[in-house]
Amino acid sequence: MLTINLCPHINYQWEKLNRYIPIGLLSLAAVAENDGHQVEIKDINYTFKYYRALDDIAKVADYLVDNKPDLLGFSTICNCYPTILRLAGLCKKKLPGLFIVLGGPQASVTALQTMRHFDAIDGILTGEGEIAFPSLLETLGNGKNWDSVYNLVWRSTSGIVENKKAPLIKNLDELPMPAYHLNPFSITENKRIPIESGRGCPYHCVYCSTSRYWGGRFRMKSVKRLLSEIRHLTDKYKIKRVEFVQDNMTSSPKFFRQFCHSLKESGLGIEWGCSARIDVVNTQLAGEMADSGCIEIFYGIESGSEKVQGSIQKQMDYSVVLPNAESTGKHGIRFTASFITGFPEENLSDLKQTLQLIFRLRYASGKRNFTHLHLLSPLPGTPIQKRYKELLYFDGQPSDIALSLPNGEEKALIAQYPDIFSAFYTIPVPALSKIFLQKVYLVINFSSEFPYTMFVLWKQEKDRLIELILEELDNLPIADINFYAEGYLETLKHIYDFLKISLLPKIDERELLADMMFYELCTKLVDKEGRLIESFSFDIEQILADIDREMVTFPIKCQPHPTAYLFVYENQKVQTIKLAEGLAQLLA
Ligand code: B12
Ligand code: SF4
Repeated sequence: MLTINLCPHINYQWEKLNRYIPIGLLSLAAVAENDGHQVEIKDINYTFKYYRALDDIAKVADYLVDNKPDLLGFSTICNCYPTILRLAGLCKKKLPGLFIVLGGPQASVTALQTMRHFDAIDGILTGEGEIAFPSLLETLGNGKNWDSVYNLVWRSTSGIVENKKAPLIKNLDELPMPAYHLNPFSITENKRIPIESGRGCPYHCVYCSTSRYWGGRFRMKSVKRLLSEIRHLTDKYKIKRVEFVQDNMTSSPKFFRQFCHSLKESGLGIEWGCSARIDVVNTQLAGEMADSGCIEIFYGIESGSEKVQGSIQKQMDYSVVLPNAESTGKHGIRFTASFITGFPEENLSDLKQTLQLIFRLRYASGKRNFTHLHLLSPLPGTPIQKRYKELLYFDGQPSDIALSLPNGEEKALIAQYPDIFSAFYTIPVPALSKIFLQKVYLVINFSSEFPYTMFVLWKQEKDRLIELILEELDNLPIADINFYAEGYLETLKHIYDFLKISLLPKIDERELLADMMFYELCTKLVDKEGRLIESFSFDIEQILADIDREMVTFPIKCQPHPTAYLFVYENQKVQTIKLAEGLAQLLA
């Protein structure tokens, strides 16, 4: 019996580090447990947060090897790879006999280079793990004939060796139930409990690493198996909400319909979310999804320009994007529409089309939906990274894929090994400067923190809003934006100032909009400050309620009505209380 520690990747969320349920490692843990090994999942997110603040990640390494394991396995994705490699080096120093293995999307595609340059790593198990991992454990336990371990990239006396690959698992129903019981914190602490519904995506978008990782083959668990996994979670943990983990769950609409139908019939009564292609989710499918409990969908749309869509091989039917977004909303399903800017062939006109689509989707079906704009990150092994390899540059300002700035030592690693850490690099866009794209990124994403103000602006100004934002960008006074290091609230205040000072003066009814935006800012500021009292020239809450009830016309006109509000942050929620006039003055 081996003692095995498995470490999920680090999950950065601006200033926070959030724990998540690492479904891939739980699947490996189940396989290893069935073979009689002792497995512990060592979630470093909280430990790391604490010690990083003290600039002492050696303590995180202490935690990872405190039970003197035989094997330490790290799951890897691009953004935490420099940190994981540093940690692995520290663990090896503390416990020299320890076998350290990496797996997951990042180590798999950079296995040869990583093995060449990082001695602390004993091996990398590439790709799907459930067949390869037991073969590694068997060898480690019985006598070290490394040649026989599936998928292993390892260091022999004569150089780096890449072993034979195990076949992909044809029938995913053969996988054991993920070892949820080994998750290091209560499953119900997370709002979204992941269930892996299948693997692979049949498309080949040039910026995407995942479809190649899973062999470009779309595989689903059977309906029966999926229902039994849901039942397992509802029975054991009494959960009411699951998240189907798979890039593109609707790739086989016929199968998917059958699944929705059976889920509804099962009476399990859960709410669920998934990722899908928007061109597949027509009004009929959206209706069936909603009927079976779907409340949230993530749509990767990437660009509003058909030219760019063509060049990135997204193969999306454009004509149905807006109608399908409308019907998703009408069926009561929230959605997030995600976009990328910074494709090398993109020009200003393409970017404007993307921004127009973002605003249209943000307010589709009369709602305020989530939209994200990301900066392109050339993930290692993707066609786009390979094609522009020679042009990539690293300026210490990685795309938002990183969500956290690497420290000095990590920056040096990134600069030294572009092939391994390409996700932190930038592909030049001849028609658009990086600083311009970063500013667009900031204004578009942070403006969604002012949902009512932007809604009114969009209704009033339509495409002129985009022209105004782009025209005024020079006035965004953050030439050397260091947005991850600055922190969320500081960046939000920059964007607030920009919108107020540069944009609103060009708009009708700017006094009302300035008030509305300040109100929305207060609801964010109070998160940190606990309590705020502010005065407004208009009764903002009344106006927001009228907007919600669709009782306003645009341009919106209202009579001034001086009002003060108390904003309080309590039980992780912001409460607002309208104050009587005299009391407001007294408290202020
Ligand atoms: C779900 C998911 C998330 C969730 C995770 C929540 C959760 N509860 O799981 C969330 C939303 C947090 C997330 C965030 C991000 N994600 Co993500 N995510 C995924 C997704 C869709 C599924 C991951 C998964 O569970 N797969 C299923 C399991 C079974 O597979 P697995 O974890 O890879 O594990 C298997 C093998 O890889 C292997 N294995 C894995 N680890 C190890 C370790 C060892 C030791 C061994 C031997 C084997 C092994 O064995 C497992 C079983 O076969 C993948 C795409 C995909 N389909 O894989 C992207 C993916 C992993 N994400 C990706 C990225 C880039 C991100 C973000 C950086 C995006 C961003 N900018 O926000 C963030 C990073 C997190 C952060 N904020 O810091 C990329 C990584 C690319 C790369 N080359 O590194 C992927 C591949 C998608 C893509 N765009 O190509 N993600
Ligand atoms: S459709 Fe999504 S998951 Fe599939 S290749 Fe394209 S980006 Fe990747």
